[in-house]
Amino acid sequence: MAIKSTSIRAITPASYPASSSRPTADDFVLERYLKDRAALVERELQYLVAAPEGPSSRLFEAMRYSLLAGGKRLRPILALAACESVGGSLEAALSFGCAVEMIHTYSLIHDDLPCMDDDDLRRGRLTNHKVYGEAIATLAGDGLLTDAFKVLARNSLSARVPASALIETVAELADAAGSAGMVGGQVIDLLGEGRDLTLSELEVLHGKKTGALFVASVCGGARLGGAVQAQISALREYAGKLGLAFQVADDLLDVEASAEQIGKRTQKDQARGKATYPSLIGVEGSRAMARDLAARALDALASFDRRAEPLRALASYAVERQL
Ligand code: GRG
Repeated sequence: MAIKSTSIRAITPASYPASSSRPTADDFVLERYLKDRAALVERELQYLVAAPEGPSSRLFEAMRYSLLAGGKRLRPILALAACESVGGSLEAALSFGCAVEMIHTYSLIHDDLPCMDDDDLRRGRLTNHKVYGEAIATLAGDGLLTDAFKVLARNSLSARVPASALIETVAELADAAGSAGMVGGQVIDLLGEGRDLTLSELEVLHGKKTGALFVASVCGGARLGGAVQAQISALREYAGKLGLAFQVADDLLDVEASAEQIGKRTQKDQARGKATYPSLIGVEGSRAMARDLAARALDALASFDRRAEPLRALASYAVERQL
């Protein structure tokens, strides 16, 4: 059994590097924060999805190949930042953040398969099926998706998160990843290839395909950190705007960045006849839209104190990023 399912190791604030202490508006440096939090997530993922052994070793090797390939870890970082923004401990949201990253990685593996986008480069390395073949890659995605819920359920309870908050978070995450969310968005995307989509159709597509997991990450992290309903509602608004801004920025990178820079093939969308923000409203229009969405995400945080500083900085990062 390679998925650790008992309890998360005791994570106390003292076990974090000094730079991981709670940020204040005065001393907050996003770059350092992203590095610290990504390292925390990385360590936990290494532990949760352990090194391969036994008859399923090839499967675990394939799962770890994509999971530990150095993504930005943005969704778990958002979950941790949302948890902190309402005064929760990092421990409360860490397993949840890792579960979201496992689901995100599954979606990337499946999205790259020949029956979907048929890509050969992801996170700067060959795609999963190019290394392990289509059957194992499909199963690696299935394994990550299913095991994510075990990680979330078992390990969050050992972090002494209230069961009611955990159950709501499990349901919300399943909804965001499933037919009403990411999977549904992927279907709209596939069926829309070669068709002219309107701006509002594109927004629905990305709200499901990208935005739903952003919203679940932020709301789940906050809920597990003890947020009250009004805080969750404001964070839902924040994450919805942020998710769309992130996607518009992704469309811009597809047009403007190189494969070396972002670790995946670029210029793909146009070649596949996919509607994108730059194709609908131009590069400058897309940049303006992304910045406007980031500003509206910030507005949603108006009632939060300086503990929401990472969330505020992440809004700008989502649209100005080069990766
Ligand atoms: C196959 C069920 C299924 C869903 C696929 C999420 C998705 C739906 C496909 C991935 C391809 C894609 C371009 C999705 C849009 C969201 C997006 C920009 C994903 C990449 O996320 P990053 O930039 O990647 O956070 P890293 O590698 O940094 O984690």
